[in-house]
Amino acid sequence: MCEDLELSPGMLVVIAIWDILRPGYLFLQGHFMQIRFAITLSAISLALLGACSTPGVGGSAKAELLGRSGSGVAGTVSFSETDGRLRVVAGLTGLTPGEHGFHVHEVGDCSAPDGTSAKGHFNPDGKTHGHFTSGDHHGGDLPNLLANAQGVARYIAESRGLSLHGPTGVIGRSVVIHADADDYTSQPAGNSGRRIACGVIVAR
Ligand SMILES: [Cu+2]
Ligand SMILES: [Zn+2]
Repeated sequence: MCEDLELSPGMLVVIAIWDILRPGYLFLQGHFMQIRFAITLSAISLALLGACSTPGVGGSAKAELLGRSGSGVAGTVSFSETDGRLRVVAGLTGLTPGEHGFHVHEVGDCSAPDGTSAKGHFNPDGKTHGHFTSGDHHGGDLPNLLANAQGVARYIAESRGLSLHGPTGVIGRSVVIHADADDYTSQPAGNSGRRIACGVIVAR
Protein backbone atom coordinates (compact mmCIF):
# COMPACT_ATOMS: atom_id res chain seq x y z
CA MET A 1 0.00 0.00 0.00
CA CYS A 2 1.09 3.57 -0.46
CA GLU A 3 3.26 5.07 2.24
CA ASP A 4 2.47 8.69 1.55
CA LEU A 5 -1.27 9.40 1.67
CA GLU A 6 -1.96 13.00 0.91
CA LEU A 7 -4.92 15.11 -0.19
CA SER A 8 -4.98 14.40 -3.94
CA PRO A 9 -6.41 16.63 -6.69
CA GLY A 10 -9.17 14.00 -7.11
CA MET A 11 -10.21 14.32 -3.51
CA LEU A 12 -10.18 18.11 -3.64
CA VAL A 13 -12.52 18.01 -6.66
CA VAL A 14 -14.92 15.70 -4.82
CA ILE A 15 -14.89 17.96 -1.76
CA ALA A 16 -15.53 21.02 -3.95
CA ILE A 17 -18.45 19.34 -5.76
CA TRP A 18 -19.86 18.20 -2.43
CA ASP A 19 -19.74 21.75 -1.05
CA ILE A 20 -21.64 23.06 -4.10
CA LEU A 21 -24.29 20.35 -4.08
CA ARG A 22 -24.80 20.07 -0.31
CA PRO A 23 -27.70 22.56 0.02
CA GLY A 24 -29.61 20.60 -2.64
CA TYR A 25 -29.29 17.43 -0.66
CA LEU A 26 -30.57 18.86 2.56
CA PHE A 27 -34.22 18.25 1.62
CA LEU A 28 -33.47 14.60 0.82
CA GLN A 29 -33.59 13.78 4.52
CA GLY A 30 -34.30 10.10 3.91
CA HIS A 31 -31.21 9.58 1.80
CA PHE A 32 -28.89 12.12 3.35
CA MET A 33 -26.77 9.70 5.37
CA GLN A 34 -26.45 7.17 2.54
CA ILE A 35 -25.39 9.83 0.03
CA ARG A 36 -22.82 11.31 2.38
CA PHE A 37 -21.46 7.84 3.15
CA ALA A 38 -21.16 7.04 -0.58
CA ILE A 39 -19.41 10.32 -1.33
CA THR A 40 -17.01 9.84 1.57
CA LEU A 41 -16.10 6.37 0.26
CA SER A 42 -15.56 7.79 -3.24
CA ALA A 43 -13.34 10.54 -1.88
CA ILE A 44 -11.22 8.06 0.07
CA SER A 45 -10.85 5.84 -3.02
CA LEU A 46 -9.85 8.76 -5.21
CA ALA A 47 -7.39 9.99 -2.60
CA LEU A 48 -5.76 6.56 -2.43
CA LEU A 49 -5.58 6.32 -6.23
CA GLY A 50 -4.16 9.83 -6.45
CA ALA A 51 -1.50 9.14 -3.84
CA CYS A 52 -0.58 5.81 -5.46
CA SER A 53 -0.18 7.29 -8.92
CA THR A 54 2.06 10.12 -7.70
CA PRO A 55 5.61 8.92 -7.10
CA GLY A 56 6.78 10.57 -3.86
CA VAL A 57 10.26 9.12 -4.20
CA GLY A 58 11.86 7.21 -7.02
CA GLY A 59 13.54 8.49 -10.13
CA SER A 60 17.06 7.48 -10.89
CA ALA A 61 20.64 8.58 -10.59
CA LYS A 62 23.88 8.06 -12.44
CA ALA A 63 27.62 8.43 -12.17
CA GLU A 64 30.04 9.05 -15.03
CA LEU A 65 33.29 7.34 -14.12
CA LEU A 66 36.67 9.03 -14.24
CA GLY A 67 39.80 6.94 -14.57
CA ARG A 68 41.89 7.29 -11.38
CA SER A 69 45.37 6.16 -10.28
CA GLY A 70 46.52 6.46 -13.91
CA SER A 71 43.98 3.95 -15.31
CA GLY A 72 42.12 4.25 -18.60
CA VAL A 73 38.85 2.99 -17.10
CA ALA A 74 35.69 4.68 -18.36
CA GLY A 75 31.98 3.99 -18.09
CA THR A 76 28.66 4.83 -16.52
CA VAL A 77 26.86 3.51 -13.45
CA SER A 78 23.06 3.89 -13.18
CA PHE A 79 20.93 3.62 -10.05
CA SER A 80 17.18 3.07 -9.76
CA GLU A 81 14.81 1.98 -6.99
CA THR A 82 12.76 -1.16 -7.45
CA ASP A 83 10.64 -2.98 -4.83
CA GLY A 84 12.55 -1.52 -1.88
CA ARG A 85 15.92 -2.31 -3.41
CA LEU A 86 18.46 -0.19 -5.22
CA ARG A 87 19.36 -1.56 -8.66
CA VAL A 88 22.88 -0.77 -9.83
CA VAL A 89 23.72 -1.22 -13.52
CA ALA A 90 27.13 -0.45 -14.98
CA GLY A 91 29.05 -0.70 -18.21
CA LEU A 92 32.84 -0.20 -18.11
CA THR A 93 35.82 -0.44 -20.42
CA GLY A 94 39.57 -0.24 -19.92
CA LEU A 95 39.74 -2.70 -17.01
CA THR A 96 42.24 -5.49 -16.42
CA PRO A 97 40.53 -8.89 -16.83
CA GLY A 98 39.10 -10.40 -13.63
CA GLU A 99 37.31 -9.18 -10.51
CA HIS A 100 37.31 -5.65 -9.16
CA GLY A 101 35.95 -4.25 -5.91
CA PHE A 102 32.84 -2.10 -6.44
CA HIS A 103 31.55 0.19 -3.69
CA VAL A 104 29.56 3.29 -2.93
CA HIS A 105 31.90 5.61 -1.02
CA GLU A 106 30.88 8.23 1.48
CA VAL A 107 31.84 11.48 -0.21
CA GLY A 108 30.84 12.70 -3.67
CA ASP A 109 34.33 13.96 -4.50
CA CYS A 110 36.51 12.18 -7.07
CA SER A 111 38.96 15.05 -7.53
CA ALA A 112 42.03 13.36 -6.03
CA PRO A 113 44.14 11.60 -8.71
CA ASP A 114 44.06 8.42 -6.60
CA GLY A 115 40.35 8.73 -5.71
CA THR A 116 40.98 9.02 -1.98
CA SER A 117 38.86 12.20 -1.84
CA ALA A 118 35.81 9.88 -1.96
CA LYS A 119 36.82 8.78 1.59
CA GLY A 120 35.73 5.38 2.96
CA HIS A 121 32.84 3.06 2.18
CA PHE A 122 29.37 4.55 2.67
CA ASN A 123 28.36 3.12 6.04
CA PRO A 124 25.03 4.55 7.23
CA ASP A 125 24.45 1.78 9.80
CA GLY A 126 27.89 1.76 11.43
CA LYS A 127 28.66 -1.85 10.38
CA THR A 128 31.92 -3.62 9.53
CA HIS A 129 32.95 -4.43 5.94
CA GLY A 130 31.51 -7.60 4.43
CA HIS A 131 29.57 -9.27 1.65
CA PHE A 132 26.45 -7.33 0.73
CA THR A 133 24.19 -10.31 1.47
CA SER A 134 25.66 -10.91 4.96
CA GLY A 135 24.34 -9.36 8.15
CA ASP A 136 27.41 -7.21 8.73
CA HIS A 137 28.40 -5.06 5.80
CA HIS A 138 28.67 -1.42 4.90
CA GLY A 139 25.65 -0.09 3.03
CA GLY A 140 28.04 0.76 0.19
CA ASP A 141 29.45 -2.79 -0.13
CA LEU A 142 28.42 -4.27 -3.47
CA PRO A 143 29.49 -7.42 -5.31
CA ASN A 144 32.70 -7.45 -7.33
CA LEU A 145 32.57 -6.46 -10.95
CA LEU A 146 33.94 -9.02 -13.44
CA ALA A 147 35.81 -7.82 -16.52
CA ASN A 148 36.27 -10.09 -19.54
CA ALA A 149 39.49 -10.71 -21.46
CA GLN A 150 38.94 -7.47 -23.38
CA GLY A 151 38.67 -5.48 -20.15
CA VAL A 152 34.94 -4.87 -20.61
CA ALA A 153 32.40 -5.37 -17.82
CA ARG A 154 28.63 -5.39 -17.74
CA TYR A 155 27.37 -5.24 -14.17
CA ILE A 156 24.01 -5.50 -12.43
CA ALA A 157 23.39 -5.78 -8.69
CA GLU A 158 20.54 -5.05 -6.28
CA SER A 159 20.94 -4.05 -2.66
CA ARG A 160 18.36 -3.75 0.12
CA GLY A 161 20.73 -1.57 2.13
CA LEU A 162 20.74 1.37 -0.26
CA SER A 163 18.24 3.84 -1.72
CA LEU A 164 18.39 6.98 -3.83
CA HIS A 165 17.30 9.40 -1.10
CA GLY A 166 17.24 9.59 2.70
CA PRO A 167 19.64 8.17 5.28
CA THR A 168 20.71 5.28 3.01
CA GLY A 169 20.62 7.44 -0.14
CA VAL A 170 23.47 7.30 -2.65
CA ILE A 171 22.82 10.62 -4.43
CA GLY A 172 25.66 13.02 -3.65
CA ARG A 173 28.06 10.17 -2.83
CA SER A 174 30.42 8.38 -5.19
CA VAL A 175 30.96 4.98 -6.75
CA VAL A 176 34.51 3.60 -6.77
CA ILE A 177 36.04 0.70 -8.73
CA HIS A 178 39.21 -0.92 -7.39
CA ALA A 179 42.24 -2.56 -9.01
CA ASP A 180 41.72 -5.87 -7.19
CA ALA A 181 38.88 -8.08 -6.00
CA ASP A 182 37.13 -7.31 -2.71
CA ASP A 183 37.66 -10.35 -0.44
CA TYR A 184 34.49 -9.34 1.51
CA THR A 185 36.39 -10.06 4.75
CA SER A 186 39.41 -7.81 5.32
CA GLN A 187 38.80 -4.62 7.32
CA PRO A 188 38.05 -1.89 6.75
CA ALA A 189 37.56 -2.19 2.98
CA GLY A 190 38.06 -5.73 1.61
CA ASN A 191 41.72 -5.24 0.55
CA SER A 192 40.71 -4.38 -3.00
CA GLY A 193 43.65 -2.11 -3.73
CA ARG A 194 44.00 1.11 -5.67
CA ARG A 195 41.00 3.15 -6.80
CA ILE A 196 41.03 2.92 -10.60
CA ALA A 197 37.74 4.70 -11.32
CA CYS A 198 35.48 7.08 -9.45
CA GLY A 199 32.23 8.85 -10.27
CA VAL A 200 30.03 11.26 -8.34
CA ILE A 201 26.41 10.03 -8.13
CA VAL A 202 23.95 12.66 -9.32
CA ALA A 203 20.14 12.63 -9.64
CA ARG A 204 18.73 12.64 -13.16
CU1 LIG B 1 35.77 1.08 -2.56
ZN1 LIG C 1 32.86 -1.86 2.92
